[in-house]
Amino acid sequence: MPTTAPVTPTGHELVVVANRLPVDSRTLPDGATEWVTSPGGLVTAMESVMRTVDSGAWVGWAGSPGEAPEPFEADGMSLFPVALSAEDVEKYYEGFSNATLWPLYHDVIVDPEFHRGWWDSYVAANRRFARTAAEVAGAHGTVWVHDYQLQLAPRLIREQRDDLRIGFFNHIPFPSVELFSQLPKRTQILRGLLGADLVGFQRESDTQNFLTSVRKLLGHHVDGQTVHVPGIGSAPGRQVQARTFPISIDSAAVSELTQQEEIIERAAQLRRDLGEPRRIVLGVDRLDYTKGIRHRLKAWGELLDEGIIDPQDTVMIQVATPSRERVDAYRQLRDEVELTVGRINGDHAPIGRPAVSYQHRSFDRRDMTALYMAADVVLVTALRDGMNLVAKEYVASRPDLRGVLVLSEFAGAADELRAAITVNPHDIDALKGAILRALEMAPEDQEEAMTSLRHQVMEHDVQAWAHSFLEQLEQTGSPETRQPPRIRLSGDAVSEPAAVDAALQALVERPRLLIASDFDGVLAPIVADRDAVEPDQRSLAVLRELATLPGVSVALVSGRALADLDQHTSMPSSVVLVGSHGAEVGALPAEMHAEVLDSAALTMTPERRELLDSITLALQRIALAHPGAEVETKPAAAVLHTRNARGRGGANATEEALELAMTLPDVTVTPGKEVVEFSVVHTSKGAAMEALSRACAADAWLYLGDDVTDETVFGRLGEGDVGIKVGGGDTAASLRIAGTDEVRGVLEALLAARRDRA
Ligand code: ADQ
Repeated sequence: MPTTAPVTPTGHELVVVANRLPVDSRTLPDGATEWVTSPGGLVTAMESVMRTVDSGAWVGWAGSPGEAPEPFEADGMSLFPVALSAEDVEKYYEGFSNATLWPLYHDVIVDPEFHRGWWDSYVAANRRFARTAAEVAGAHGTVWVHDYQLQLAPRLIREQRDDLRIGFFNHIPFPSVELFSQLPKRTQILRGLLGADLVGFQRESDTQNFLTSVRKLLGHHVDGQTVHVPGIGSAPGRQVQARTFPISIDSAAVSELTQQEEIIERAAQLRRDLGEPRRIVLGVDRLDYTKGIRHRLKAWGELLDEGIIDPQDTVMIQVATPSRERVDAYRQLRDEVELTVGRINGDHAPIGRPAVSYQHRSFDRRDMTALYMAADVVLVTALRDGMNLVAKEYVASRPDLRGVLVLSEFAGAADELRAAITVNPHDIDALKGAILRALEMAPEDQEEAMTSLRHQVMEHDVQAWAHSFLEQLEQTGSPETRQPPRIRLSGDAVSEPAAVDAALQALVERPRLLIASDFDGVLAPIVADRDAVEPDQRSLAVLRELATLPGVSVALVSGRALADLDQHTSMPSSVVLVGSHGAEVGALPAEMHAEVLDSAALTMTPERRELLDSITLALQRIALAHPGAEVETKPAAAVLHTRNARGRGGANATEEALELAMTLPDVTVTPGKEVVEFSVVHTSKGAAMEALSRACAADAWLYLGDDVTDETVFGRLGEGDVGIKVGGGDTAASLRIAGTDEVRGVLEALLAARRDRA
């Protein structure tokens, strides 16, 4: 893809793209704006990696609707604000991101809402972030996109800047394919993500869910953690890695805060303020329905109702940070939580002291640490959570090895924090049991569990997380190697016969050989009426003969539909027929291993069928407008033939078809000689040859082809393979012969030489 964005020599080596910039604006008394760094984990992680590069940038929204402020510098980083209008905030952010994706990705704890207008805004906003990223990244730089609000950005960035290494990290869970399938625009989202070279997730189950969705909904071949994304048109195919990188916190910084006298004093003061209760139980969450706050309060309320917990000696603090207050489900949640807290306090609080101390506001890092230090038990009861940093912060805040963590098995942190008391928060009885066990845990047991938890959290901090993601990304995308196919021969001049002979002689010495050829233009002269094609009978006979020799496999690889190819060549079952540019593969002879052919990539799903029908209709409309142009339908493709179109009609029809192709991102478009093919399964003659060569364990192969579509084969020539271009034009083949008569000569020479060897 072309590099359209200007690449300035001062472009940035590492660009982070996230919905929010790592700063908040503050209005000073004189009306001026000041920017204050917001102390999130991501910011800390990025600070550490930004130090390792010459120039780092962050692209994101500054937090207020309307015009974006001018780019500015903060903490050694260049910040590039992206504008979001009030309507974008409503539709892209609160709508599609937080009322569609967020609930869907968190196992539909509340019903996701779908609105088409929200999607349009999501696309437009993603474009804006992508454009800015593409503008500010330096040549061959690295772009790291964060989170569910920007899932289209990787692809949109790649469309503008194919030289970049692009990574994506999803901070929230990735749902099972059954749930993900509910999402209108699901394939667009997957294709957006696959614009990255590396897609990272919190838990291994998220990674697996993503890979399953890619396989089932896009039909791409998935090999372990590698997705093979087929090329579109002349663009080469790509490989995308999906990996697990559990995020963490700046563990040392948190732990260090606990040593400060002032914070130790704050923790002690907190206890005094609560009336010196024997035990403090703490919950810290954004006020979000995924966090299981209602379940926690229900369990707590029942323990008080049943008299199992005495509010005189045990207090609960619930910190509930205001969040997304304009989204309906969040307003409702706030009402419910506050009603429940009010009831519990009304029923149980001693005069002058709460049973549940409810804090609906933000605290600074130091207060937060004091809270963790004061808490005997922390309850993390998320119904679904990507990771949950509160769990890790609590552990980092307890170098005294005291305190107990109750942790939902549905939080990503449960995969690592094995020594916590794990719980299914939907099971209220189990939750009550877990809380009681935590409150009663003996100090030596607390110490043992906390030692193990700290080992995990202190070793695996957020800096290590960021570095390991970027290291993996470094190894994954390799923009330098993404060269267009090499042109070995130009013009019309044919190769010296001696050079052709020498290549054939070397080839026949190989024990296992694959001999394959295109059909039209190679084994049969091109004719105006495709049905009236007259293949060279001698060439076909020689191929049949070759297929009987030991160690030789023979294949015909054509753009024609399989049935059509079969009808015109009448080959025996020992010759493999591949039709529709690789999308249709005939029966394989016994010596070939059928399982190496990737059938998932070729399967027609209902979605693909629907897509094919709409493409066929669109092409038929184009053909109608240009007399002589025709549309052929194949099992997985529609083809526009313009050979018989009158005057400029052919060129115009082709142009219109290629314009149509631009609007169809999930289609392999193959322009050939006066023909454009739209395939809804992703393959090419080259991919088919590679699979055939593996299936027959060939030591080397020969391929004869005349068309641009044969270049996908020539582009894959390995050492010892021979590619022969029939006719003129630029080619990646290493030899050229004139036409079908010469093809007959080559095949005859090959047969004689291989027979001699036998
Ligand atoms: P969140 O859903 O925001 O993050 P979480 O991981 O718990 O959830 O992080 C919350 C952070 O906010 C913690 O650092 C916590 O200390 C802080 N915080 C909470 N209440 C606060 C308050 N009142 N005042 C100040 N700070 C407060 C998303 C995903 C998570 C994932 C993170 C990181 O939903 O699953 O762990 O991103 O990837």
